[in-house]
Parts: sequence; structure tokens; C-alpha cells
Amino acid sequence: MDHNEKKNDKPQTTFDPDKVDENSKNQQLEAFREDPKEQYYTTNQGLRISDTDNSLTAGDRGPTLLEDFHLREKMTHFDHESIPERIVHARGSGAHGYFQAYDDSMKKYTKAKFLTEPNRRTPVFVRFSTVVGSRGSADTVRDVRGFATKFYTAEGNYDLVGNNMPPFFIQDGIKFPDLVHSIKPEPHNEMPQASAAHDNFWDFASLMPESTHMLMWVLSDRAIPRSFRMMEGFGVHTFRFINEEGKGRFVKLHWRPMLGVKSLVWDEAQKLAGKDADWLRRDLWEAIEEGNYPEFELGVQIVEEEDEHAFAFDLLDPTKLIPEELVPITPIGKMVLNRNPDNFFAETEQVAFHPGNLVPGIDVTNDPLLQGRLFSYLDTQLNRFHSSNFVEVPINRPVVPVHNVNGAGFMRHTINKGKVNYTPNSLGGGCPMMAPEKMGGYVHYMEKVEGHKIRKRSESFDDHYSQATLFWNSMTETEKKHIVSALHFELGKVETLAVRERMVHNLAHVDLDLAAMVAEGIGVEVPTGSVAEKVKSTLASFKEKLSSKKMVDESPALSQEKGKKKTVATLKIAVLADHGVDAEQVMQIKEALKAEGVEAKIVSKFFGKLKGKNGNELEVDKNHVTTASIMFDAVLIPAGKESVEAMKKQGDALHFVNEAFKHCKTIAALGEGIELLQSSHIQGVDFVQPEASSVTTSKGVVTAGTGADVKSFVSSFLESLGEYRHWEREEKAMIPA
Ligand code: HDD
Repeated sequence: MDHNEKKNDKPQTTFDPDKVDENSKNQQLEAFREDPKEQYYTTNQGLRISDTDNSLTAGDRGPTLLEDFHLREKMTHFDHESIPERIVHARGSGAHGYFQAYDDSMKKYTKAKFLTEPNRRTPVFVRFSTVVGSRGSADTVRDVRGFATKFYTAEGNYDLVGNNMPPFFIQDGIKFPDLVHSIKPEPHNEMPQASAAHDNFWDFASLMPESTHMLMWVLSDRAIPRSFRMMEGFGVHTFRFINEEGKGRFVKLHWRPMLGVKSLVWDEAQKLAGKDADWLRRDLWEAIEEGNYPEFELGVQIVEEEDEHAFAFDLLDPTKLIPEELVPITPIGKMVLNRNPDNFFAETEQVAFHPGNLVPGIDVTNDPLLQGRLFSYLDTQLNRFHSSNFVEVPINRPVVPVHNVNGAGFMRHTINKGKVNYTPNSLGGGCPMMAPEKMGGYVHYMEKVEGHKIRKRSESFDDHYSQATLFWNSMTETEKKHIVSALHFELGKVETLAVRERMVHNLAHVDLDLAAMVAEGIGVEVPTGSVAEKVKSTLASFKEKLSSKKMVDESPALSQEKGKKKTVATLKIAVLADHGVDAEQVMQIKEALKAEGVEAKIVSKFFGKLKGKNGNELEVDKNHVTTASIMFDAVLIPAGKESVEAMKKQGDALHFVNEAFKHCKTIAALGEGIELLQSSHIQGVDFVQPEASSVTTSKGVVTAGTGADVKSFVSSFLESLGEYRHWEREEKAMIPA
């Protein structure tokens, strides 16, 4: 020990943490990359192979020989190519990038260098995921999305393993196996895949009132994001920041997409699951390939320790959020995702996250869910990798050197030098040494804890409904309708009446109108009379008990619609066309949209070149067989008599417009293009041909006369597109899309 202490004050390594930058991880990975370009095929031993198509056999039609080392190696490798998929979050998509702090203002709160050094770009790897479905399941199912970030910092790896919703279903990690068992496909018949809409889940949920707040989020449009690039991320738990002076503060961490939060509509999500099960994965991949790098701003809510008990909820209760109206979110830096992985398995599948991967300046709290996670993540990697050496897999390695005495084990890569593999030692010169705090040694926050050993939930975790009600009260009418429809779907799939009844009873604690609207759709009695009175008095007594504490009745920030960012960049527009289209007009519009980062694709009956009305040609990007309106954010019908006449006779073109209309997307038509709208089966909007030179907009339908200026058309179109959905149409769409 003495030896260690002596060594402690010396600068101990040749490694220079200041050298860690945006490229550090990429450079590290380069050493492990393989490129077959202009190379011979070899065995795993490096032996060149002359034939990999035929086994070694005894004679022309004889049996295969055991001595065929190439066949055996090839087959054995293939037979062992799969590893267990993650028990949750099995389906995911990853991307590389960097994080950069805006300034050093966080120094007041945390000594975590990557959050306080504005000149440093810290490499990151992010994995977005669904929770319930298997690796091959569809992307657009109703589900929570995982948002896990590994920061390869100059002080070691820090993992922020969050979701796209701020609360969680349960309060204590010990309930996680039950939650996951209930929501996964039922054990006897392995159905349904990637869906909570079955008896087991709702049975569990109805018996776990603490899940009610999270359920409101899962039933909202947040559970069907338009893109991983257009959803928020939340650390969920209250963590702790610790500054240089050792002072601790509570902190909640948030990711905010620069493109704003956008969602699919339920019908679209279900159809996409069939037409393009990789919708979110493809979107992320293509955006990065096209140079449209997803960006997220990191924000923090900081609470002083003195205020720990100031709120009407417990900061350690992960089923609660801190309303922004009580503690604002301060943006502290930005993450940019600018590189796709080279290999899905090596990187996205093998990346291993763990909320216990911390760096100085950040610590955990006693949140019982977080405490459970601190055990589970390391443990689950052992199931996936069958060795604790998974940390040596390239994607998991920190960009700083690793020195310890954890040797050996399956697939050990590191060659530890010397004969000493224990501490304390004198034979190895006391190395590797302990680092005191001032040399970057991690010191756990010295929180005072005392108490009896008990198996009991804290009373401060008892209020399961106030924040569910807060969420409901903060929604717009449209958002409320979507929640009710989602409940009709989810509970409509539940066969056991008693489960449906219990859920309605729970919902009555959130809002009696909500419960009544849900009950009506699923054959359950609306809670009235004494039941309703009892619910009201239970809630009133909670409110009374917590009346001296900080809380709000409404939080507009919770509503995706109220906080809508009218961004249009990277949205995709379908231009419906056929021969005879006004190709010049299309090119002009395409250019103008491109300048705003909006991409227009030509969609037609067949691939090939369309002959424009003035002889110009237009290349078709997508044909009707392989695409659909659900794969675009808006639809545009250019002028061109012959083109429109042809499309009026094409069911696919008419359906395209009709479906986009019912999904409340922006639709635009120019000149004769308006006739296609008139011929479609859209109800509730009169498509009047505007004056020759004018542009009109009604309920997100933009129409331009034959002589209208392209510039003013594009500006009206972009304005409508910024709204993203025109919900006023939902009422009109009597017949589903
Ligand atoms: Fe978890 C994976 C997020 C509660 C146990 N979790 C996992 C992933 C994310 C989350 C994003 C995927 C990581 C990746 O892409 O590889 N989990 C959360 C959040 C939670 C949460 C935000 C609540 C605040 N999780 C939670 C609890 C437990 C786990 C309470 C267990 C006590 N989670 C796991 C796991 C997984 C996992 C079984 C599966 C694969 C993995 O860890 O690496 O350990």
C-alpha cells in the first residue's frame, strides 16, 4: 500500500487525455477493419483458397471427406454466427458521431470534462431501438424507443442509456422481469410479436397503477415516431452532478432533436410495418449517407439538494418527470451523428451499454429502478457474449488505455505484460496504481445513508395518477383523441373483460372523461355514481396531502403539438407524374425545395423517363408498386394535362392522394394537377381552381393557378409542410385510408 501512495502523485502514463478528439474512436476502429478489395480469399488462418464452391470428395460422385479443413471451418463459423439477441431492445440501429459542449458553464455543476470543454469533440456511438420486438421485427410498432449513447470520453466511457419518453412503467428494478414477461409475446404461443396489445400486458398494467403515467406516453403519438432523428431522448432517472468542490446536485438529462418531434399516424405506422419494416433504420441510414446528419441538443434540469423534497413527487421515483415549468431545461451541448457503422454485427449488435459506466462528475442516485439496472446490464452482456471480455470488442473499448489486473477469460485479447496480476504488489512496482481524485480517480459521491433493512416501497412513491392526469390535461384535443383511439385498439385486443374493466377503472383516476370515452369503445360500463365519487375523493385526498409541494396543473411542454417546431428539412415529397407532365415546373420546384433541405422524388406508374410537355424529360425515382404515400411526408401534383388525364385513370395515383389526405399530410396541386384532387375520393374540401396567378391554401391543401409564380407556390407549400399534419381533416376522413 505504501508503495502505491508514493507513486500516486507522479504523472503516471504516457497517454495524453487532451489528444482525445472527434476522430479518436474512428482511428481506433481502423486497426480492426477488414477490406477484401483486390485481396485473395483466405481461410481464417490466412491460407489462400482456390475453390470455395465444391467440397473435397472421394471421387466424382463420392462422399465428402472429413479432412476438408476449408469446408469444416466455413461451416463451423457459420453455425456459430448468431449470439442471443438482447432480452429487451433487441432491434436497434446505430450511428457514430460526436458531442460538443456549448461552453464551460456546466463547470459550476459537474467536473465531467466532456460536458465542460467547448473545444473538445467527444466521439459517441448511439443505438436507437424498439423495446419489445425481436431483432427482425418491424420498426414502426407502437412502443417505447431506446436512445442509448456511449460517450468515449478522455476519462473513460460514459453511457447515457435512455428512452424517448421521460417516465418509466415501474418504480423498482425487481419488477422489470415481470414487466418484460408481460409485454413480450405470450409464453405459450409466442404471440403477438412486438406489441403490447394482448391480455398479459394489460392484465399486468391494470394491476400496477404505478405504470399509468408511462402508459399515457406509450398511448400517445410519441410511441410512433416519424424518425429516430425526430424524437426526444430522456435519461429518465434523476442522476447526480458533482463539481470540483465535491458539491452534488440532482440532474435530469434530455436529448432534443434539432428537427423537432414528429410522429406517424397509427394507420401509417401499421402499414409501414408491412411495406417497409426497416422504415426507421433506413431513414437513419439514408439521412447520414446523404449528409443530413441527425443532431440532438443535450439539456439538463438541475435541482439543488436542499430542494430534494420540495416537489409533489419524489425525485427518486422514475415514474415521474420534473415539469419544465418548475425547472427549466438548460441546453449545454450538441450531438451530431455523422457516420454509419461499417458492420452491423460488429458495431450495432455488439455494442454493450451500462448505466453504471460513469465518469468523474456524474453519479447515480438511490432511484430503486436505476439501482436494479446497475446490476442487470453487466449481467445481460455475459448472456450475450459468454465472457466478461466483451469490453475488448472494438466498439466497446474506451479510447483511453485500460490497465487493471482483470486478466484471462474466454476470448481475452489484451496481452498483459509482466508476472504480476494482483494488487497490492511490490514486484510490479505497485502498478497499476490507484489514482487519487486529483489525478482523475473516480470517487463515489459521499451521500449519507442510514436505515433499517426493509422490503417496502417508500410512501413518497404512492401517488400514481397526478402526473398521468398532468399529461392528459396538457394534451391538445387531437392528441387526446389519439390516446383514446390507441386505448380502443390496445384494450380492444384484450379478450378478458375483467382486465378491460380494471384498466378503465385505473383510467378513471386519470380523468373521468377519458375513462368514459375508452369504456364506450371496449364494451365496459362507464364508471359513474359511487365509483366515480370514490375515485374523486381518493384523488382529492392526494392533492390535499401534496398541496404545499411544487407542482403544476398543466405543462404545455409535454404536448408534442403545442411545442411543435415547424422544421421542414429532410422531409420527403412525392411528385406524382406521368408523360406530359410540366417537367420544367417540376425542376424549378425541386430546386427551390432542395434549397430548404426538402427532397422531392418523382413517383409514377413505371420506372424510366417521362416525356415532359415541352419535350424535357424527367427520370422516375419510384414506381407505384414499390412505394406508397406512407413513405412520404407530403404529395405534390404538378401541371400537365396529359399527365393528369393518365393519372385520373390510375387507381394507385388516386389512392396515393386519398391516403395522404386522410393521414393529414400537406397536398399541393398546380394547374391541371388540381383535377386529380377533384377526381380522388377526398371529402370535405372543395378544390377550386384558383385564379390563374394565385395560390390558395385550405386545410393543408395548397392549389396554384396555371400562371402562379413558382416562388410563391413553394413558400405556401413550405408553410403548410411546416405544420406537418393538418388535424382539422381527421374529422372529415369518415372512411379510413
Ligand atoms: Fe434497460 C437494454 C433503456 C430499465 C435491463 N435498456 C436497454 C436499452 C435501452 C434501455 C435504451 C438498449 C441498449 C442498447 O441499445 O444496447 N432500460 C432503459 C431505460 C430504463 C430501463 C431508459 C428505465 C429508466 N432496463 C431497465 C431495468 C432493467 C433493464 C429496470 C433491469 C433491472 N435493459 C436491461 C437489460 C438490457 C437493457 C436487460 C437488454 C440488453 C442490454 O441491457 O444490453 O439489461
